[in-house]
Amino acid sequence: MNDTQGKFITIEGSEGVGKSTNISFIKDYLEEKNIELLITREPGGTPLAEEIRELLLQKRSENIDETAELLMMFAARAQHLNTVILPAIDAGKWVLCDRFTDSTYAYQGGGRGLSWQLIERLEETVQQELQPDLTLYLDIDVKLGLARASKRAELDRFESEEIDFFERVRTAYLTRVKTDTKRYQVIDAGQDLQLVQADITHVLESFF
Ligand code: Z5A
Repeated sequence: MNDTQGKFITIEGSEGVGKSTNISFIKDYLEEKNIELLITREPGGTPLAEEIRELLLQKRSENIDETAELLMMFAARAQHLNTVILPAIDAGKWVLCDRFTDSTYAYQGGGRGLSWQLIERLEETVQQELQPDLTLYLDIDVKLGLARASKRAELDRFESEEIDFFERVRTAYLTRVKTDTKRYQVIDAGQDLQLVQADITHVLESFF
C-alpha cells in the first residue's frame, strides 16, 4: 500500500461484544481527523453480498452444509472486496469493515470445525496478499457477551448457536491474534464502555 492509498481497518469479536457501538465511536474519531471514511460490513457491503448475507443469517429448516456456508462467505467477500473495498482504498479512502476474514477463521474454522488450511486456500484465492492494516479484536467472556446480546428481539441463525460454539469461536480468535501482534490489537470489551473506548483511542493514536 503506498502513501496515496487509504487504510483498511477491521473490527472483530463474538456475540454481544459491542462492535456496532464502537464502530460509531471510531467513525467519529476518524472523521474528526478529516479522514475520508467508508464503513462497511461482512457478510455484505454490496447488493449481491447483502443478499448472500440474508441467505446465511436466515433461520431455515434445511441444514446448511459447513463447506457451502464457507463458500458463501467467500463469494460475498470476493464481490465486496473487488467492487467496494479495493476501489475505495485505491481512491485514498479509509475503510472500516465490521468483520472480515478473521471471522471466517473464528466461526467456520473454530465454530464449525473446518480446517484452517482450507480457509487459507480460499483467502489466498480471493485476497491474494491483501490483509487489513489494523484489526481491532474486541474480546469478551462468552457468557457476558451472550447476556448483552440476549436483549435483542430475534436471534439469527448464528446467534441461535449453543454456548460451546461461541467458546470455540473465541478460542479461535485468541489463537489467531497471537500470530501477528502488530496487526491485531486486543481490546478488553468486558469493561465499562468508557474504558473500552479509551483503549480504542489509545490504539488509534498509536496507529497514526
Ligand atoms: N460470520 C461468519 O460466520 N463468518 C464470516 O466470515 C463473517 C461473519 C464475516 C453476522 O455478523 C454473523 O455473520 C455473525 C458471524 C457471521 N454472527 N454472529 N453471531 P454481525 O456482525 O452482523 O452480527 P453480530 O456479531 O451480532 O454483531 P452486532 O450486531 O454488531 O452486535 P455487537 O457486536 O454485539 O454490537 P452492539 O449491538 O454494539 O452491542 C451489543 C449490546 O451490548 C448493545 O445493547 C450495547 O449497548 C451493549 N454494549 C456494548 N458495549 C458495552 C459495554 N462495554 N458495556 C455494556 N454494554 C455494552
